[in-house]
Amino acid sequence: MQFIDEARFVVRGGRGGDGSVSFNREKYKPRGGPDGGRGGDGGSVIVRATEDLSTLEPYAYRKVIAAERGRHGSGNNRAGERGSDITLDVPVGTRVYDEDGLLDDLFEAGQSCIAARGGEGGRGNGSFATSTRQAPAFREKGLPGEEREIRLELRVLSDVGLVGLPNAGKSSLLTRMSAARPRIGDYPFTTLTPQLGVVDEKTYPTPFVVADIPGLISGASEGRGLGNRFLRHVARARLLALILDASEDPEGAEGTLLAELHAAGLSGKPKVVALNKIDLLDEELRDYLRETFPGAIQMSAETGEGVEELRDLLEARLAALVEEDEVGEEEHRVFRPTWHGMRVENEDGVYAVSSEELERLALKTDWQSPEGVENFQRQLEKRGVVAALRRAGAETGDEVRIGETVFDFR
Ligand SMILES: Nc1nc2c(ncn2[C@@H]2O[C@H](COP(=O)(O)OP(=O)(O)OP(=O)(O)O)[C@@H](O)[C@H]2O)c(=O)[nH]1
Ligand SMILES: [Mg+2]
Repeated sequence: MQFIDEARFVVRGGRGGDGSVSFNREKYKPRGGPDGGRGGDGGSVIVRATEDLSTLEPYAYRKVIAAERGRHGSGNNRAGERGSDITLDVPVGTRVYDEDGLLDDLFEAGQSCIAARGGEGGRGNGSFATSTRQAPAFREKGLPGEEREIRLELRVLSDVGLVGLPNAGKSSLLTRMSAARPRIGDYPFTTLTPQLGVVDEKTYPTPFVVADIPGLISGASEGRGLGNRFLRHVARARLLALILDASEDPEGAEGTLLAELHAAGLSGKPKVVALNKIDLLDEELRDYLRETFPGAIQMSAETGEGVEELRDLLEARLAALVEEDEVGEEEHRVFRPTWHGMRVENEDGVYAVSSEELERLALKTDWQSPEGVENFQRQLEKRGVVAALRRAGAETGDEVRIGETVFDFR
């Protein structure tokens, strides 16, 4: 499978089924009661995190993903069947965005969010019977499902992110520490996509996950090289390990890496520094580096020298890090408020009423049916909309708009 860490497509919930108008006709009961059933709700599009997937490839070429519509209601108070939901499995660590921002952050397996809700089914005439209105001949129409464009963004979740220039030896180190087998080569940009390895030592209480990402070069945060696309994968690592090639200007490399991390807004991340390829250096140079990089681990992914020390340091730092909930920091948008309050505005002689609930009511109304329209009017009165329109100056015959629906004020 290809490693795809971004996908964009439209999701659409199924339309709700219409309510039915029907009257019970039994043999010896000439005037049966209203028994039109409710329409089924439309299915929703759900995004769910799973550990069985590590790429967004299944969604790379999708344009529209739509859930099933609800069936219409029928006589004998039979409700229409619900449309089935569609569940999109995505890797753990996927964030779901819509036009307005972050919808949800699926950082745990099994976590899910509704990307597009199915429309509600309309009620049948059976549910409108009252003691004073025994034979209603109207029903509600089903509501359309939600539709929006979403963007999925995968951010690899790891404990330690390896950061270094191309060729520093990151992949070699991952191979040394874990069972992962990333490609290793003596040329820059051997690693083209992030690789994960689990460091699972018997001496550690909890194994930790190390992410090896393509090498960063100067300007990576502005889009140069390959690393820029992958910087966001280390953004979620709890700890960064700067891997410097000790045999090739480690001071310069460290400067470049710190500048790129800073530009990407990641300078606040806890870090450790490792000087790799120490096998190529003599004792004098090693001493020099001990002075210039106090606290850095000197190691060689080639000979294995210092690798255990680095592993222990990583483990200890991780254990000491207070697990901060990265999600909590980001502002989570509240998904679909149900009540916006109502506002009446006069827009060039047209009275515009804004209220999500009333818009839904208008959409559900079957305007072909006089009784349906009457019911709508009654609801407007009951909710104080008529009074609000009068206060705003509306008179009989004026145009009123609720969402997409326009009608005359009576
Ligand atoms: N002498 C020596 N060579 C090393 C050591 N670690 C890695 N190398 C060599 O350095 C080269 C690059 O190693 P990689 O592990 O592919 O480097 P990388 O940082 O993953 O590189 P990119 O994926 O291109 O960013 C390979 O030829 C390795 O054999 C080391 O400790 N000592
Ligand atoms: Mg590599």
